[in-house]
Amino acid sequence: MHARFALIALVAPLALSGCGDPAPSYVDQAWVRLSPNKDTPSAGYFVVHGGDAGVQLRGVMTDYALRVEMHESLTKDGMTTMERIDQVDVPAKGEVAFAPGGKHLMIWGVNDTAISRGKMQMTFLMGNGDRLLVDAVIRKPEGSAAAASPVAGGDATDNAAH
Ligand SMILES: [Cu+2]
Repeated sequence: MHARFALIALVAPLALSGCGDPAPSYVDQAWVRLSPNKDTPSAGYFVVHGGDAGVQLRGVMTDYALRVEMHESLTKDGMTTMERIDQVDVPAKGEVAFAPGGKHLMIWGVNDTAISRGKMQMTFLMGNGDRLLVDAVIRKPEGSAAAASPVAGGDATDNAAH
């Protein structure tokens, strides 16, 4: 009996130490705003979490589109422009949101199969060598009826808002 108690006493500290493993970085809330027009890129958004150590996001790939780039929208003197970014620092225990009006993915040529499935898998390349596979929900342009709406130049406005 004493031996059994001793065993438990030895095991418990090991189990507790498991809680001290560094929390990994991860990505969630991934979604794609599908462009209403096949000739213009769609936009992708997500939140990347740094985990205990912090990490760099170095790029995003997918088999379900022709090309993906990371961009950042900047407003200067009332003009909104965007530029490509190669990497993003994600602080330890922090997060970086790719969201409308700021950082975003531009996605060219979203695959029809992915569109009909309503989601596409993306691979996030991290600076520590991790590759995070995440399913992004594909949202079609607000109501197909929007196509018939009288808002001329809606597409251009949409793109600027990326
Ligand atoms: Cu862009």
